[in-house]
Amino acid sequence: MNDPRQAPVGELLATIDDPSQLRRLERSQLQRLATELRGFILESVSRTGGHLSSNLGTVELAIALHYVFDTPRDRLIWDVGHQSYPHKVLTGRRARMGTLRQFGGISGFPKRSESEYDAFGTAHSSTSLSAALGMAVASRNKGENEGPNRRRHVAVIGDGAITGGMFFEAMNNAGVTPDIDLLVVLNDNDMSISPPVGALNHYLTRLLSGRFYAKARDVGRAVLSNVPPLLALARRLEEHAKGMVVPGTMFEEFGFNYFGPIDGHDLDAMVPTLQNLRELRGPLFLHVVTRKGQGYKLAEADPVLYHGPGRFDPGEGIRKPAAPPRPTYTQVFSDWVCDMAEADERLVAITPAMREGSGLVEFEKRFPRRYFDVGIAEQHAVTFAAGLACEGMKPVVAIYSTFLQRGYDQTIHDVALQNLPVVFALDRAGVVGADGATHAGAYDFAYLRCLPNFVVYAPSDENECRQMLYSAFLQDGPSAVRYPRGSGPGVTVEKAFTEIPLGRAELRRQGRRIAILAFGTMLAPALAAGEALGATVVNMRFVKPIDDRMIAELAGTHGAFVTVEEHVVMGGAGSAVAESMAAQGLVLPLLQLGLPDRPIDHGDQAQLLRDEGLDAAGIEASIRKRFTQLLAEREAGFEAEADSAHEPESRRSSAKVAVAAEPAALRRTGPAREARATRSALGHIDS
Ligand SMILES: Cc1ncc(C[n+]2csc(CCOP(=O)(O)OP(=O)(O)O)c2C)c(N)n1
Repeated sequence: MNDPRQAPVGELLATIDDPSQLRRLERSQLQRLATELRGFILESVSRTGGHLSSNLGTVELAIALHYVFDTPRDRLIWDVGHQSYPHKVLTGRRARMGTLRQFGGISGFPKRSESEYDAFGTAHSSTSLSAALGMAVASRNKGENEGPNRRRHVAVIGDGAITGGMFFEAMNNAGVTPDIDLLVVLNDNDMSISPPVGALNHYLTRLLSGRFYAKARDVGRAVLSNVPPLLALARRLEEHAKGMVVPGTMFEEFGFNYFGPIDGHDLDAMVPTLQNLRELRGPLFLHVVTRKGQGYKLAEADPVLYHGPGRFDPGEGIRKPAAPPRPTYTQVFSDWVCDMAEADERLVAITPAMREGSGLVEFEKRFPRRYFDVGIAEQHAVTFAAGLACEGMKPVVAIYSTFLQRGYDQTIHDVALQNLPVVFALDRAGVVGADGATHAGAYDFAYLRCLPNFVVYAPSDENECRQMLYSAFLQDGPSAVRYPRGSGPGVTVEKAFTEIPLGRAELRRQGRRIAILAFGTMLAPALAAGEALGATVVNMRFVKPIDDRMIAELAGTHGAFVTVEEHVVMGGAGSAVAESMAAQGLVLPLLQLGLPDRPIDHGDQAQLLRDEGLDAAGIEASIRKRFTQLLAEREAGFEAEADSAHEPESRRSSAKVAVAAEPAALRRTGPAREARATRSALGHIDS
């Protein structure tokens, strides 16, 4: 059987189903293995989509680490984990690489439940050292750090990921923790997703600069590859290695023994170096220099474009996609933030290392002095915004819903409690597709709506997104606009700004008996379900403040409520409706539809939503199941009544409402879903 997703495998690579087989190879065979593995990764990722540049850069590193360390007994942790494909291939998952990031297939990140070689699940940046330190201390306390079989712990972290505060917190702790076996491998490719930022990056560049690095590499070879008796070596190695670089590197000040920099694509330097380091104790730091995209000219030349491509032909390279049929929500944000900045010079935009993904490329070009990429530092991004707001600026924090989780205390303590006007543009809200559970924006309604002073907007289409961003910007306190990955239903985006009245929902379809209260992306499928059921459908627009008045009015004219959201049910928008009902003494059956209380794994966005019953058919089925009786009464007796009879006069208004309930408007649901599905299957990834 010829599976087109299965890439051809080289002869030597075909013999490696387990690192123990790798460890039986001669050192001289490793270079050939690296060539085959690199070719396989390129072919395989070009068929599935996935992170490419970073993985081409870690081929030799993965081989050397598994060759030298006794994995899985020795613990190996890949920070972020987007660069762990070579590790996956070498640890028994070669045959499953054709299923990468697809429903039911293997994850794009290390996952404990997937393999015993994935010592720690990663995906959010900068966690590796904390986890490795925890493991090292556990090994020490269990007495596993003595004797020839002592357990080693290795964290591999990129020069982008070390800008995250957690890494420094862990260094600070590890440097003074006695009797641990801990090796940090800094994989320095002088790139984050986009070019790296910050003083730390300048520091690393200085460490590597010019002649010095070339010389260090030669010295490193001489010192590190001839292996004299170990004890003597340990001392010499330390002295020489320290002498190789500017004395007293920052990492040494933290209590680590710093070695390097060495060429991370040179197995003849890497293997003996790691073998020597394996015999040393204490917190060790090895600085390895790699190139993002190594071995594939196109990716070397443009590592940003090849960071996370969709499927492509490796012979041709990535073709510029034809203009997408509809703008993505990210594009809507991108246009808005430029237009708004044009109109109000107080606007400043902040991204924690996600310039491309968050749609700030154009903004940086046009407003360089008002653009801030702060590195992978979400906590700092939020408090930095708070500081700017204190002095009269209007900060917009462009951040993925999942990454704001990292800045939660800052969102409460620095922004919400001080009632500062910071706009959070929350991208990738809801189910995100191939990146899976770690990247799902499934919790933001819950974690934001409980905060004082916050306004939380949930746009249901592109135009509403733009107008909500504008309305949020007008607020004199904190606000968040949360929008999904991919494109919307294809509504025309009006250039003119229109303020959306605070806390006012919008009746979109007048029906009877059952009122479906839809939040954000769920409006389109809710309208289709409402059409099939003859139900009322409301675009709630706000999760906070929730429209109590609308809820009370509908409760007076309907027999049951259904809430629908692309968010976990627990604590989400439906809970806000339940609280409003309780506060107003309204007693009505309430069905809350949304994401379940378990992680949603990777897969196609539309399919995942379908599986959770969050497409039109699923919503309709859930309502039929729960309110069988109510619907039967309707069908038995009230068929002839005009649906609009119960429409409250105060809410029956604009042509927009009438138009939105038209079948033509409903038909937009189909293509919109398809667009998101297609993007998820074929498009670039963005984490
Ligand atoms: C907390 C957090 N913020 C943002 C991201 C998105 N992200 C994924 S990879 C990456 C860049 C990592 O750079 P680096 O560690 O240098 O690895 P490289 O891609 O260069 O190999 C970013 C910002 C993330 N995974 N986690």
